[in-house]
Formats: sequence, structure tokens, C-alpha cells
Amino acid sequence: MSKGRKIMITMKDIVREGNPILRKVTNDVAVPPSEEDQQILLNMLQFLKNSQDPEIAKRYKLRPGVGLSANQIGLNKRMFAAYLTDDKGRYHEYTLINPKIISHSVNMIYLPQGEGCLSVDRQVPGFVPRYERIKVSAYDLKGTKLEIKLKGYASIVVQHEIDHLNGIMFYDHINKEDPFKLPENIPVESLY
Ligand code: UDB
Ligand code: ZN
Repeated sequence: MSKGRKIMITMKDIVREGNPILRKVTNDVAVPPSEEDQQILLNMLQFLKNSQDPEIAKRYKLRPGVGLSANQIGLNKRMFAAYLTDDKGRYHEYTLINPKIISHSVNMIYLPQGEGCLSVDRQVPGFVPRYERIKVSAYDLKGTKLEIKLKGYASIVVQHEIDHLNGIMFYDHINKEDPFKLPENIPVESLY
């Protein structure tokens, strides 16, 4: 009984930069996840879906989010949700527990418009180089072990979220002398 208490995550629940929880390495989550942890992840995914629904986003003043890590809602837990479309317009949803990059490409990519963050209320100009391809090991909501290969935009989003779980912000990767300078000796291409 009493599964899924009706809570809705909104922007007021999102921890902003300066809060030390965003700089901590998060703790592993028990596998299989507790009912509570499963519900938290589902609520995080629902926030992303709501935030991408123009009517709900307007009503609740949500920024259209593609990824959200648990420490961004103040929970020291190694898990995140993502909800994004691929280049064919198909939606992909992820609710991943204890995710880890187990291998990655040498080649890198970046979003030409730079990155932002739900926890950062300002524009930070500059390129954020990310691996073009990653292989991630994680557990799903049932506690089943997964290995997922990602490329392109999905790879960028998942690296952004795994960074959060390790206390890293997107701007940590921006070149300090010239924010639009890319690493040398490594092939780095714009995503578009
Ligand atoms: C975001 N959203 O959610 F192409 F429907 C960003 C914000 C910071 C601008 C809200 C985003 O990129 N939305 C988006 C993009 C599309 C189509 C669409 C919605 N994040 C997630 C975040 O902060 N997670 O911690 C920032 C992204 C920058 C690169 C990857 C994640
Ligand atoms: Zn972020």
C-alpha cells in the first residue's frame, strides 16, 4: 500500500551553486534500490517530463530540463534521471543507479552553444569538451545491471550528470585562459 506519495519536484527543490552538496562525491545507493529511492528517481524523471511540457513548464516556471542528479535536489545519492530526444526525435529516458563510465572514446565533442545547468542561474560562456562516446555501467530501478553505450548528445548529458555525482560542475572543464579554447592534441568536434 501507500506507494508513490504525490510529490512534485519544482525549481524551489533544486539546489543552486554555492551549496556544498554539489561539491561532494555522492554515496552509492543500495542495490536493488529501496521503494523510496525508486520513487525519488521516478519523481526526478517526472520533473524532467513536466519541465519539457510547455503548459506545465509555464504554469510552474520550470526550466526545460534534460537531466537531473539526486544531489541537485539535496540528496547525497549516486543516481540520476535523464529525458532526451535523439537525432531522430525519439525520446529516451534513463533512471540510473551507481552509474560509472567504464570506457570512452579518445575523440571529444562539445555543444557549440556551451552548457548550462539547472543549478546555475547565470550564463557561463565557453566550450565544455566531452567524450564523444562512452560506455556506462549502472543499475536500473529493478536493480538489474546494465551496460549502455551512448554517443553524441546523450553522451554529453550523461557525462554532465555523472560529473554532478562526482562533485564536478560543467564550468570546471572550460579553459580558464580562453573559454573557447579546446584541448590540443585531441580531436574535438562541435556536435552540430
Ligand atoms: C539542462 N536544459 O536541463 F536541446 F527540450 C538544460 C538547462 C540547464 C538549460 C535547463 C537543456 O539543455 N534543455 C533542453 C535542450 C534541448 C531540448 C530540450 C531541452 N541541463 C541539465 C542539468 O543541469 N543537469 O544537471 C544542462 C544540460 C547541458 C548539457 C547537458 C545537460
Ligand atoms: Zn547540471
